[in-house]
Amino acid sequence: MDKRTAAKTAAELREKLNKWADEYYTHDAPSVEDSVYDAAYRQLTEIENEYPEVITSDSPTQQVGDNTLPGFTKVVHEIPMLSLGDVFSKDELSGFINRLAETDSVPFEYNCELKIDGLAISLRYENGIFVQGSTRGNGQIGEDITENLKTIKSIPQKLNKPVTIEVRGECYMPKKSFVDLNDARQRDGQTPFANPRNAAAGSLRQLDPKETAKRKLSTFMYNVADYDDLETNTQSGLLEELKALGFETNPGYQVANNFDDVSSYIDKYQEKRDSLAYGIDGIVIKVNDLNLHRTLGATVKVPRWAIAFKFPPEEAETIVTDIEWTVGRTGVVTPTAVMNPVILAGTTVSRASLHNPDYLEEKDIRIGDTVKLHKAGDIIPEISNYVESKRLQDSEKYLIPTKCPSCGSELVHLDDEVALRCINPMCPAQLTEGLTHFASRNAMNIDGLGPKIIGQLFSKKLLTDVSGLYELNFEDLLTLDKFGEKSATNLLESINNSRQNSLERLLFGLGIRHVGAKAARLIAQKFKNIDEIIKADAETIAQIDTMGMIIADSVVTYFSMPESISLIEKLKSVGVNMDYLGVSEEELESEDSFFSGKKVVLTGKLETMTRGDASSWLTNHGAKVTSSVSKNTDLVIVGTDPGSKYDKAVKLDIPVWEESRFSDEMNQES
Ligand code: 1X8
Repeated sequence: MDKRTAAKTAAELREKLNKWADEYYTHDAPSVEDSVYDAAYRQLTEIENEYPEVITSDSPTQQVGDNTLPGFTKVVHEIPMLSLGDVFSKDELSGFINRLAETDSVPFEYNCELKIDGLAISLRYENGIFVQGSTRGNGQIGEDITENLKTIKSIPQKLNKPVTIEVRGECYMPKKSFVDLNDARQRDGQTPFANPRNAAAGSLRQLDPKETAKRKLSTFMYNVADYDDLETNTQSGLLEELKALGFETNPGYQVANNFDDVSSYIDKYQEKRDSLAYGIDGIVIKVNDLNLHRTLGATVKVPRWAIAFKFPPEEAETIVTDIEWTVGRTGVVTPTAVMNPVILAGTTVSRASLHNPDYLEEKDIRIGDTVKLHKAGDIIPEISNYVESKRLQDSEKYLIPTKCPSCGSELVHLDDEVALRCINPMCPAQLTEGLTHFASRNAMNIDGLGPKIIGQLFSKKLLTDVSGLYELNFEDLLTLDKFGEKSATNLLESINNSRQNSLERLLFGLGIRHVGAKAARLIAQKFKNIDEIIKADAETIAQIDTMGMIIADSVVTYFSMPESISLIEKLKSVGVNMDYLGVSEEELESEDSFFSGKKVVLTGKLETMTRGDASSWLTNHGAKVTSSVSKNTDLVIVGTDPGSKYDKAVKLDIPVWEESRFSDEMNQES
């Protein structure tokens, strides 16, 4: 490679890596596998080693990256939280071990530990009491997530000895909790997390600790940053001391005396990896003698006394036998590859999402192709690529369908989106999905009406649309599979009860694009009755705090369709309530706004809203808006030219949000 090509390639790699790092660290939503990131990082390092003159200060090799989020108080790590150097093969590992052995004539002992696929955290205890917990951030400055960490059971509030100590380790989400969480997110129409690590990161960065508490997180601690009273002088002894203090430590560690021991430890855990309850992405090998840690020290980024051996991603090969298309509630048609079953990372895999037509075209997957599969985050099966040498002679490019697999109507791309949609409102697949949503917990909450029953109701022609639900009778229900008198009575009762629901449940249940449960509630609260909503124009709807034009336009578009009006008329005629009944005591109690009960001060000039709007939005979300900053203030929101209230907030160490941060939170809660 000549220097010009090197500079150009390095620039491209830097841009890609920085984008991926931002997705990964700041947004908890990576678009590529870790192994793709690692490979690009190594390529960049190699180029920079050969042509040091192409190194720039924004190269990811030169920094740890700033990945703190606004909204959390910053914590300075007096002792930086380093990352680890990594190796990807046993050859490279033996290089590391040999170099270490050369630095000292005494044979080393190594402590081998599992590399947990989670998020690094630091915990400070004073006289045995947990006082502060933080994320790693960029290694120098992290985020104060004390309140969130207090909700995690494995983190002791009080140690078994009244010591002052700062301990480091990993916070992770067990595989099963991850699968359960993603199932629930999918049910509620939220985007699933890509992997357990991102799920853990997203959970720790909740602004509301009550949200974190709902996620099942756990920890393994493995290091001490600051502590004068260690009784041991080895890493393995340190793990035992941490355990004795009350921390959860990983029991899988092992002391090794040479490369061969380390190598068999790696093999053992590569084998056991799938059967562990949590994800590991490698092995950490540490010099066991803590005194040598001090002698060996660290480079700017990584310690010299430890290294991570990264596992290669597990792969399997199989054949694609079909590409199936399913129609969702909003008419989006999604392709899934159906494959000969194959075992991958401990489970049998026979299906993998191909996401959307563009993705499928880009990967050029065809029926009959042999494909390589991996698991994103060790859990979600994904096709890496097809195997060129095994492509069949007569293979033909897969043609994206033009007709809906359920109703046969023409598929379209709306507003240049990548998604392909069926826009027939009477499409049976959409109706089934739509009714499932209508009946769901946050919508009409009709107990006992799941997708299987709904599918039967449509296929037996007992229903043609949502309103038909309210005309079902006892005899109709008895014709369903495994339906006895008791289940029929119960279901009829749940359907009947749902007639009395307050308007916001109906509005959410209609499945209007962009209208989530919270937006539905705000609209219902403002207009009080469905007819008023139908009459409203987009500008009036958009005047509701936090409601953007996207939601407002979508509501107007929905009610401009004759099918929608006719559905509302039918629902009225079968006695479904169309009025806002106010928020019940019970719902008020469970109000989960981040701002609920918080004392908030607004100061400075806001750009995108008036102070009055911000103030009434906050009040509606349970906050108490006050005019002066005191030690009882929970949050100060600052616009431009904030003046003395801002200074006072900083002095009192009260969290300060800029307007953009506040708008983000408003959007999330709308
Ligand atoms: C990161 C991790 C370490 C360990 C386990 N899991 C990790 N993700 C360990 O030491 N057992 S050490 C580490 C780091 O230093 N960045």
